[in-house]
Amino acid sequence: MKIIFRWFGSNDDSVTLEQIRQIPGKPGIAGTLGDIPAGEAWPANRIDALKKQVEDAGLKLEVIESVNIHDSIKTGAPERDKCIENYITTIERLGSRGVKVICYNFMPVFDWTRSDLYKKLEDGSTALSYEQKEIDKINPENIAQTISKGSKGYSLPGWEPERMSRIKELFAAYTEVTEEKLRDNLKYFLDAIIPSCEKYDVKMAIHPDDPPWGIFGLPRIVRNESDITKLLSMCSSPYNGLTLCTGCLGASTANDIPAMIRKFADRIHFTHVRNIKIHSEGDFNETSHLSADGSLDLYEIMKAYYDVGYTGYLRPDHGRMIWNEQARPGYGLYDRALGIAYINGLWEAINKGNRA
Ligand code: CS2
Ligand code: MN
Repeated sequence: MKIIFRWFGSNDDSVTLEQIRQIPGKPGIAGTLGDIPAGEAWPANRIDALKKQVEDAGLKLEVIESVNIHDSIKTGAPERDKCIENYITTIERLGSRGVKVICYNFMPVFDWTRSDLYKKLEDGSTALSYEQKEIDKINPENIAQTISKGSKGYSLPGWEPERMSRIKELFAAYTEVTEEKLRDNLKYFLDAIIPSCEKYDVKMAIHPDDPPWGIFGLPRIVRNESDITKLLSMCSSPYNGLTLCTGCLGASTANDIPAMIRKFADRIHFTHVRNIKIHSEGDFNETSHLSADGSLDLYEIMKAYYDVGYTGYLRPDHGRMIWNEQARPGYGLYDRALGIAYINGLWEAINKGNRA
Protein backbone atom coordinates (compact mmCIF):
# COMPACT_ATOMS: atom_id res chain seq x y z
CA MET A 1 0.00 0.00 0.00
CA LYS A 2 1.04 3.58 -0.56
CA ILE A 3 0.11 6.01 2.21
CA ILE A 4 -0.95 9.50 1.23
CA PHE A 5 -2.40 12.58 2.91
CA ARG A 6 -5.16 14.81 1.62
CA TRP A 7 -4.03 18.37 0.99
CA PHE A 8 -6.28 21.18 -0.25
CA GLY A 9 -3.54 23.52 -1.50
CA SER A 10 -1.67 26.41 0.08
CA ASN A 11 -4.60 28.83 -0.13
CA ASP A 12 -7.13 26.52 1.43
CA ASP A 13 -5.40 24.33 4.00
CA SER A 14 -4.04 25.01 7.47
CA VAL A 15 -1.60 22.15 7.00
CA THR A 16 1.60 22.72 5.01
CA LEU A 17 3.54 20.36 2.74
CA GLU A 18 6.54 20.82 5.06
CA GLN A 19 4.47 19.46 7.95
CA ILE A 20 3.18 16.55 5.88
CA ARG A 21 6.74 15.62 4.91
CA GLN A 22 7.58 15.08 8.59
CA ILE A 23 4.83 12.52 9.18
CA PRO A 24 6.50 9.10 9.61
CA GLY A 25 6.80 7.36 6.27
CA LYS A 26 6.59 10.66 4.36
CA PRO A 27 3.16 10.22 2.76
CA GLY A 28 2.41 11.38 -0.78
CA ILE A 29 -0.38 13.84 -1.54
CA ALA A 30 -4.00 13.51 -2.59
CA GLY A 31 -4.31 16.96 -4.14
CA THR A 32 -6.95 19.01 -5.88
CA LEU A 33 -7.71 22.28 -7.61
CA GLY A 34 -10.73 23.11 -5.50
CA ASP A 35 -11.45 26.45 -7.18
CA ILE A 36 -12.08 25.00 -10.65
CA PRO A 37 -15.86 24.62 -10.97
CA ALA A 38 -17.23 21.14 -11.73
CA GLY A 39 -17.79 20.79 -15.47
CA GLU A 40 -14.70 22.75 -16.55
CA ALA A 41 -11.44 21.28 -17.84
CA TRP A 42 -8.53 21.75 -15.42
CA PRO A 43 -6.00 24.15 -16.96
CA ALA A 44 -2.68 22.47 -17.77
CA ASN A 45 -0.64 25.29 -16.22
CA ARG A 46 -2.50 24.96 -12.91
CA ILE A 47 -1.88 21.21 -12.81
CA ASP A 48 1.80 21.81 -13.60
CA ALA A 49 2.07 24.38 -10.82
CA LEU A 50 0.48 22.04 -8.27
CA LYS A 51 2.70 19.16 -9.32
CA LYS A 52 5.80 21.33 -9.10
CA GLN A 53 4.86 22.63 -5.68
CA VAL A 54 4.28 19.12 -4.32
CA GLU A 55 7.45 17.74 -5.89
CA ASP A 56 9.56 20.69 -4.76
CA ALA A 57 8.54 19.70 -1.23
CA GLY A 58 9.90 16.21 -1.91
CA LEU A 59 6.49 14.58 -2.21
CA LYS A 60 4.51 12.85 -4.97
CA LEU A 61 1.21 13.78 -6.55
CA GLU A 62 -0.30 10.54 -7.87
CA VAL A 63 -3.84 10.86 -6.56
CA ILE A 64 -6.42 13.57 -7.12
CA GLU A 65 -9.33 13.94 -4.72
CA SER A 66 -11.60 14.95 -6.27
CA VAL A 67 -12.38 15.92 -9.84
CA ASN A 68 -16.00 16.74 -9.15
CA ILE A 69 -18.83 15.66 -11.42
CA HIS A 70 -21.10 18.37 -12.80
CA ASP A 71 -24.76 17.94 -11.87
CA SER A 72 -25.79 17.72 -15.53
CA ILE A 73 -23.84 14.44 -15.74
CA LYS A 74 -25.70 13.08 -12.74
CA THR A 75 -29.13 14.26 -13.91
CA GLY A 76 -28.53 13.45 -17.58
CA ALA A 77 -29.18 17.02 -18.79
CA PRO A 78 -28.11 18.07 -22.30
CA GLU A 79 -24.99 19.96 -21.13
CA ARG A 80 -23.54 16.69 -19.92
CA ASP A 81 -21.72 15.93 -23.17
CA LYS A 82 -19.72 19.15 -22.98
CA CYS A 83 -18.94 18.50 -19.30
CA ILE A 84 -17.84 14.92 -20.06
CA GLU A 85 -15.61 16.19 -22.85
CA ASN A 86 -13.99 18.56 -20.35
CA TYR A 87 -13.65 15.74 -17.84
CA ILE A 88 -11.80 13.69 -20.45
CA THR A 89 -9.45 16.60 -21.11
CA THR A 90 -8.76 16.76 -17.37
CA ILE A 91 -8.06 13.01 -17.26
CA GLU A 92 -5.62 13.32 -20.17
CA ARG A 93 -3.81 16.26 -18.61
CA LEU A 94 -3.57 14.59 -15.20
CA GLY A 95 -2.54 11.22 -16.63
CA SER A 96 0.21 12.68 -18.78
CA ARG A 97 1.62 14.30 -15.61
CA GLY A 98 1.81 11.09 -13.62
CA VAL A 99 -1.53 11.03 -11.81
CA LYS A 100 -2.63 7.42 -11.32
CA VAL A 101 -5.98 7.66 -9.50
CA ILE A 102 -8.90 10.10 -9.57
CA CYS A 103 -11.33 9.95 -6.67
CA TYR A 104 -14.85 11.24 -7.31
CA ASN A 105 -18.37 10.74 -6.07
CA PHE A 106 -21.78 10.53 -7.64
CA MET A 107 -23.93 11.94 -4.82
CA PRO A 108 -26.76 14.23 -5.93
CA VAL A 109 -26.63 17.84 -4.70
CA PHE A 110 -24.51 17.26 -1.58
CA ASP A 111 -21.22 15.56 -0.92
CA TRP A 112 -20.99 14.15 2.64
CA THR A 113 -23.61 15.27 5.16
CA ARG A 114 -23.33 15.76 8.93
CA SER A 115 -25.58 17.33 11.57
CA ASP A 116 -22.69 18.68 13.67
CA LEU A 117 -19.14 19.58 12.67
CA TYR A 118 -17.98 20.12 16.25
CA LYS A 119 -19.56 17.49 18.45
CA LYS A 120 -17.77 17.51 21.78
CA LEU A 121 -16.43 14.09 22.71
CA GLU A 122 -15.83 12.93 26.27
CA ASP A 123 -12.10 13.70 26.09
CA GLY A 124 -12.72 17.34 25.06
CA SER A 125 -11.87 16.87 21.40
CA THR A 126 -14.47 17.59 18.72
CA ALA A 127 -15.53 15.50 15.74
CA LEU A 128 -18.05 15.41 12.92
CA SER A 129 -21.28 13.66 13.83
CA TYR A 130 -24.56 12.60 12.27
CA GLU A 131 -27.84 12.33 14.08
CA GLN A 132 -30.81 11.40 11.96
CA LYS A 133 -33.34 13.28 14.09
CA GLU A 134 -31.30 16.48 13.70
CA ILE A 135 -31.05 15.99 9.95
CA ASP A 136 -34.80 15.38 9.76
CA LYS A 137 -35.38 18.81 11.34
CA ILE A 138 -33.31 20.62 8.70
CA ASN A 139 -34.90 22.10 5.64
CA PRO A 140 -32.35 21.03 3.03
CA GLU A 141 -32.63 24.42 1.39
CA ASN A 142 -31.18 25.98 4.53
CA ILE A 143 -28.55 23.38 5.17
CA ALA A 144 -26.00 25.37 3.21
CA GLN A 145 -26.12 28.17 5.80
CA THR A 146 -25.95 25.72 8.68
CA ILE A 147 -22.92 24.01 7.23
CA SER A 148 -21.04 27.08 6.06
CA LYS A 149 -21.51 28.81 9.41
CA GLY A 150 -19.90 25.82 11.07
CA SER A 151 -16.99 25.63 8.69
CA LYS A 152 -15.27 28.74 10.12
CA GLY A 153 -14.27 30.14 6.77
CA TYR A 154 -12.84 26.99 5.20
CA SER A 155 -14.53 25.87 2.03
CA LEU A 156 -15.90 22.41 2.60
CA PRO A 157 -15.50 19.91 -0.21
CA GLY A 158 -18.88 19.39 -1.83
CA TRP A 159 -20.39 22.44 -0.15
CA GLU A 160 -19.05 25.12 -2.45
CA PRO A 161 -20.89 28.43 -1.86
CA GLU A 162 -21.52 28.81 -5.59
CA ARG A 163 -23.46 25.52 -5.72
CA MET A 164 -25.21 26.12 -2.43
CA SER A 165 -26.59 29.43 -3.71
CA ARG A 166 -28.42 27.42 -6.38
CA ILE A 167 -29.72 24.78 -4.03
CA LYS A 168 -33.44 25.14 -4.92
CA GLU A 169 -32.65 24.78 -8.58
CA LEU A 170 -30.43 21.77 -7.87
CA PHE A 171 -33.14 19.98 -5.94
CA ALA A 172 -35.60 20.67 -8.76
CA ALA A 173 -33.20 19.13 -11.31
CA TYR A 174 -33.32 15.82 -9.45
CA THR A 175 -37.10 15.46 -9.11
CA GLU A 176 -37.30 13.07 -12.06
CA VAL A 177 -34.03 11.26 -11.33
CA THR A 178 -34.75 7.84 -9.89
CA GLU A 179 -32.01 5.50 -8.64
CA GLU A 180 -32.24 3.64 -11.88
CA LYS A 181 -31.76 6.81 -13.91
CA LEU A 182 -28.86 7.91 -11.76
CA ARG A 183 -27.24 4.52 -12.36
CA ASP A 184 -27.81 4.84 -16.12
CA ASN A 185 -26.22 8.29 -16.01
CA LEU A 186 -23.19 6.91 -14.20
CA LYS A 187 -22.87 4.23 -16.85
CA TYR A 188 -23.14 6.83 -19.63
CA PHE A 189 -20.34 8.80 -17.97
CA LEU A 190 -18.10 5.75 -17.43
CA ASP A 191 -18.60 4.43 -20.96
CA ALA A 192 -17.47 7.81 -22.27
CA ILE A 193 -14.40 8.32 -20.09
CA ILE A 194 -12.96 4.84 -19.46
CA PRO A 195 -11.23 4.51 -22.86
CA SER A 196 -9.21 7.67 -22.04
CA CYS A 197 -8.50 6.35 -18.54
CA GLU A 198 -7.10 3.18 -20.09
CA LYS A 199 -5.04 5.13 -22.57
CA TYR A 200 -3.57 7.51 -19.97
CA ASP A 201 -3.40 4.90 -17.18
CA VAL A 202 -5.63 6.82 -14.77
CA LYS A 203 -7.86 4.72 -12.52
CA MET A 204 -11.25 6.07 -11.52
CA ALA A 205 -12.17 5.43 -7.87
CA ILE A 206 -15.73 6.29 -6.87
CA HIS A 207 -16.30 7.29 -3.24
CA PRO A 208 -19.38 5.80 -1.55
CA ASP A 209 -22.35 7.89 -0.49
CA ASP A 210 -21.84 9.43 2.92
CA PRO A 211 -23.87 8.52 4.93
CA PRO A 212 -24.62 5.27 3.11
CA TRP A 213 -28.39 5.68 3.07
CA GLY A 214 -30.90 8.02 1.42
CA ILE A 215 -31.16 11.63 2.60
CA PHE A 216 -33.68 14.38 1.76
CA GLY A 217 -35.44 12.09 -0.71
CA LEU A 218 -32.51 12.21 -3.15
CA PRO A 219 -31.47 9.06 -5.02
CA ARG A 220 -28.30 7.23 -3.86
CA ILE A 221 -26.48 4.40 -5.64
CA VAL A 222 -23.22 3.66 -3.75
CA ARG A 223 -24.42 2.52 -0.32
CA ASN A 224 -23.59 -1.16 0.08
CA GLU A 225 -22.24 -4.37 -1.41
CA SER A 226 -25.08 -4.80 -3.86
CA ASP A 227 -24.77 -1.22 -5.17
CA ILE A 228 -21.01 -1.64 -5.57
CA THR A 229 -21.42 -4.95 -7.39
CA LYS A 230 -23.78 -3.20 -9.83
CA LEU A 231 -21.52 -0.28 -10.46
CA LEU A 232 -18.41 -2.38 -10.99
CA SER A 233 -20.20 -4.67 -13.40
CA MET A 234 -21.82 -1.88 -15.45
CA CYS A 235 -18.34 -1.22 -16.86
CA SER A 236 -15.99 -4.12 -16.36
CA SER A 237 -12.70 -2.33 -17.04
CA PRO A 238 -10.41 -2.36 -13.98
CA TYR A 239 -10.14 1.40 -14.55
CA ASN A 240 -13.68 1.62 -13.20
CA GLY A 241 -12.87 1.15 -9.53
CA LEU A 242 -13.55 2.11 -5.97
CA THR A 243 -12.43 4.37 -3.16
CA LEU A 244 -13.34 2.17 -0.24
CA CYS A 245 -14.07 4.56 2.61
CA THR A 246 -14.24 2.50 5.80
CA GLY A 247 -15.90 5.11 8.01
CA CYS A 248 -18.42 6.05 5.36
CA LEU A 249 -19.65 2.55 4.47
CA GLY A 250 -19.07 1.40 8.05
CA ALA A 251 -21.70 3.84 9.38
CA SER A 252 -24.24 1.23 8.34
CA THR A 253 -23.94 -1.95 10.43
CA ALA A 254 -25.16 -3.93 7.41
CA ASN A 255 -21.80 -3.26 5.71
CA ASP A 256 -19.09 -5.74 6.70
CA ILE A 257 -15.95 -3.78 5.73
CA PRO A 258 -13.29 -6.55 5.88
CA ALA A 259 -15.60 -8.78 3.80
CA MET A 260 -16.09 -5.98 1.26
CA ILE A 261 -12.32 -5.45 1.03
CA ARG A 262 -11.82 -9.15 0.31
CA LYS A 263 -14.66 -9.20 -2.21
CA PHE A 264 -13.76 -6.08 -4.19
CA ALA A 265 -9.97 -6.25 -3.71
CA ASP A 266 -8.93 -6.06 -7.34
CA ARG A 267 -11.11 -2.99 -7.97
CA ILE A 268 -10.09 -0.96 -4.92
CA HIS A 269 -7.61 1.67 -6.07
CA PHE A 270 -7.83 3.99 -3.10
CA THR A 271 -8.98 3.56 0.47
CA HIS A 272 -9.91 6.01 3.21
CA VAL A 273 -9.30 4.52 6.60
CA ARG A 274 -11.09 5.98 9.61
CA ASN A 275 -13.30 4.93 12.49
CA ILE A 276 -16.74 5.93 13.73
CA LYS A 277 -18.78 5.19 16.82
CA ILE A 278 -22.29 4.03 16.00
CA HIS A 279 -24.76 4.81 18.78
CA SER A 280 -27.79 3.40 17.00
CA GLU A 281 -28.57 2.88 13.31
CA GLY A 282 -28.46 6.38 11.78
CA ASP A 283 -26.59 8.01 14.69
CA PHE A 284 -22.84 8.11 14.78
CA ASN A 285 -19.85 10.30 15.42
CA GLU A 286 -16.36 10.14 14.07
CA THR A 287 -13.60 9.08 16.47
CA SER A 288 -9.86 8.59 16.54
CA HIS A 289 -8.65 5.79 14.29
CA LEU A 290 -8.05 3.42 17.25
CA SER A 291 -10.27 0.30 17.18
CA ALA A 292 -11.09 0.64 20.90
CA ASP A 293 -12.48 4.17 20.34
CA GLY A 294 -14.97 3.27 17.63
CA SER A 295 -17.24 0.60 16.17
CA LEU A 296 -14.88 -0.58 13.44
CA ASP A 297 -12.03 -3.01 14.00
CA LEU A 298 -9.08 -1.37 12.26
CA TYR A 299 -6.89 -4.42 12.83
CA GLU A 300 -9.36 -6.58 10.88
CA ILE A 301 -9.57 -3.93 8.17
CA MET A 302 -5.79 -3.68 7.77
CA LYS A 303 -5.51 -7.47 7.96
CA ALA A 304 -7.97 -7.78 5.07
CA TYR A 305 -5.86 -5.33 3.03
CA TYR A 306 -2.74 -7.26 3.92
CA ASP A 307 -4.27 -10.62 3.02
CA VAL A 308 -5.44 -9.45 -0.42
CA GLY A 309 -1.99 -8.01 -1.13
CA TYR A 310 -3.26 -4.43 -1.42
CA THR A 311 -0.87 -2.23 -3.38
CA GLY A 312 -3.17 0.77 -3.94
CA TYR A 313 -3.28 4.14 -2.18
CA LEU A 314 -4.48 4.62 1.38
CA ARG A 315 -5.09 7.74 3.39
CA PRO A 316 -6.28 8.43 6.90
CA ASP A 317 -9.67 10.05 6.57
CA HIS A 318 -11.31 12.64 8.79
CA GLY A 319 -9.71 13.21 12.17
CA ARG A 320 -10.95 14.85 15.34
CA MET A 321 -9.86 18.35 16.33
CA ILE A 322 -7.40 17.86 19.16
CA TRP A 323 -4.80 19.94 21.03
CA ASN A 324 -6.69 23.15 20.15
CA GLU A 325 -5.90 22.86 16.48
CA GLN A 326 -7.76 25.30 14.23
CA ALA A 327 -8.38 23.67 10.87
CA ARG A 328 -10.98 22.65 8.36
CA PRO A 329 -13.40 20.28 10.15
CA GLY A 330 -12.13 16.72 9.72
CA TYR A 331 -8.87 17.82 8.15
CA GLY A 332 -6.48 18.94 10.83
CA LEU A 333 -2.90 17.72 10.98
CA TYR A 334 -2.66 16.09 14.38
CA ASP A 335 -5.33 13.43 14.48
CA ARG A 336 -4.76 12.37 10.88
CA ALA A 337 -1.02 12.09 11.52
CA LEU A 338 -1.80 9.91 14.57
CA GLY A 339 -4.02 7.85 12.26
CA ILE A 340 -1.10 7.28 9.89
CA ALA A 341 1.21 6.24 12.73
CA TYR A 342 -1.38 3.73 13.92
CA ILE A 343 -2.07 2.36 10.42
CA ASN A 344 1.68 1.93 9.86
CA GLY A 345 1.96 0.16 13.21
CA LEU A 346 -0.83 -2.25 12.37
CA TRP A 347 0.67 -2.94 8.96
CA GLU A 348 4.16 -3.59 10.30
CA ALA A 349 2.84 -5.90 13.02
CA ILE A 350 0.68 -7.87 10.58
CA ASN A 351 3.55 -8.12 8.13
CA LYS A 352 6.14 -9.26 10.68
CA GLY A 353 3.63 -11.54 12.44
CA ASN A 354 3.00 -13.24 9.15
CA ARG A 355 6.68 -13.90 8.61
CA ALA A 356 7.17 -15.41 12.10
C1 CS2 B 1 -15.13 13.23 2.18
C2 CS2 B 1 -15.50 13.56 0.75
O1 CS2 B 1 -13.99 11.17 2.04
C3 CS2 B 1 -14.09 12.24 2.47
O2 CS2 B 1 -13.30 12.55 3.28
O3 CS2 B 1 -14.79 14.34 2.92
O4 CS2 B 1 -15.55 14.93 0.58
C4 CS2 B 1 -14.75 12.91 -0.37
O5 CS2 B 1 -13.51 13.52 -0.56
C5 CS2 B 1 -15.53 13.01 -1.68
O6 CS2 B 1 -16.80 12.51 -1.50
C6 CS2 B 1 -14.86 12.27 -2.80
O7 CS2 B 1 -15.34 12.74 -4.00
MN1 MN C 1 -13.90 9.14 2.73
